[in-house]
Amino acid sequence: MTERTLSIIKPDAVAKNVIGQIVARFEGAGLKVVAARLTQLSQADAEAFYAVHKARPFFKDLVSFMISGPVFVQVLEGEGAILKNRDLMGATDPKKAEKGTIRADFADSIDANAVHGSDAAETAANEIAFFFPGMQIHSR
Ligand code: IDP
Repeated sequence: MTERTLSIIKPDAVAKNVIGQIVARFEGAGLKVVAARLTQLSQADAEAFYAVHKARPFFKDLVSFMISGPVFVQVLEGEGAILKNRDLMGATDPKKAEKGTIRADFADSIDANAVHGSDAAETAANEIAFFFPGMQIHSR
């Protein structure tokens, strides 16, 4: 099934200048970038985006990290895009991420872990709507 998912290249990976290398992983796996922009999240944006984690001990650090520099937000489209992106990303903790995954290759720690990807169809729809109104998405 053709799906869409939200991907964020986080501030650590943007700072390392590896946006292109990460996007190449998506394209190499058959996913298409159908919307994208570099943006600076405000504290309110980051708190709203990660609201599901509000009660977690790492919430404050996560928000501070996500606003520490620009992020590259994208909508990826393709067959099984949600799971495909999660597989390409690797485990949340880069130390546990499989060799050859984005997090194994580009992330430094569980806090600064290079990428975000929607984890299910419902969250993908919500996260895409959070960043991109429909008219900014270009299926091709
Ligand atoms: P995911 O990004 O792999 O989907 P989630 O469990 O949804 O992982 O957590 C969201 C983000 O919160 C992670 O990507 C990571 O940056 C941060 N995070 C998750 N667990 C921890 C932790 O135990 N310590 C610090 N940061 C964490």
